[in-house]
Amino acid sequence: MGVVNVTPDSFSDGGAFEDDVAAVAHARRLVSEGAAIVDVGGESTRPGADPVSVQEELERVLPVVEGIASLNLPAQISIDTMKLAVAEAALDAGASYVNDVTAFRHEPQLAALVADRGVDCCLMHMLGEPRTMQEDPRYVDVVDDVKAFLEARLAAATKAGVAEERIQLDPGIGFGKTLEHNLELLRRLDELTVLGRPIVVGTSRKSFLGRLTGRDVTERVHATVATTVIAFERGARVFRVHDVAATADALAVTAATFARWPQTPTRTTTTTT
Ligand code: HH2
Repeated sequence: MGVVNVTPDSFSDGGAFEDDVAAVAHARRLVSEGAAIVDVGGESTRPGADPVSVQEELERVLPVVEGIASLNLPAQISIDTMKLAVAEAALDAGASYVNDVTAFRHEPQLAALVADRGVDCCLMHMLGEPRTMQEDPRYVDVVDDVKAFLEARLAAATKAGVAEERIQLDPGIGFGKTLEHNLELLRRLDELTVLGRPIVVGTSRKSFLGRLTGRDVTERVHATVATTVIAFERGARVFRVHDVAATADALAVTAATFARWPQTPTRTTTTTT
């Protein structure tokens, strides 16, 4: 999943693709580098970010979703939003995946929209809300707590009519988590796979990688790649990243080593006894 941020203030690429044409070209490039999904977002969720109005968010993302859709790229378009009106307009314009960092808690009617349209969605864990989430986050056991939350949100989404096979789950790296919480989640990611849904991880360029490496935000590609390799080995299958080319190469090697991915058809053998 390649990130296309159409925001002035995203933590790592704010302002880089504010212009529609540049954002659409960026999406095309990410797909050519191996992204199977492009995730278009018009509101930063970085700690301390200011909320954006529906109108402003629509003006940012809609021309980009329309522009990407018109290219007929071999990739799904995801809309990264917590707002019903934005998701609805993006689905009308060609998106087929809703990435909601609030897991349908901000606007619960988003679940019904996803159900009605029969599209895919990602439900993410976040402790608190973006403005304050990094102020002393605490858990009894971060993995158990995140797992219980994702299980409850999965149940709520299916109760609202979303088909289970349309749902992916994300532990929300960096969303109300300390450095230690993030590392613990990565180390024990396999405990989330028992929920039976594909696990999405978004570690890309995040500040915990800066703390570990001392690198500035645009220089965290190697650190990001390390986390995606670990996450793949622990069972994650969708990787939300800014640097698709490097990640795709690393995952191709990791997948060839550890697993058959993409899944190859089961070989039928005839045995005679
Ligand atoms: N992280 C960000 C935004 N959306 N969605 C999912 N499912 N998982 C994530 O980890 C995730 C996400 C934050 O990254 P970015 O979009 O680069 O920054 P910003 O929120 O500042 O735009």
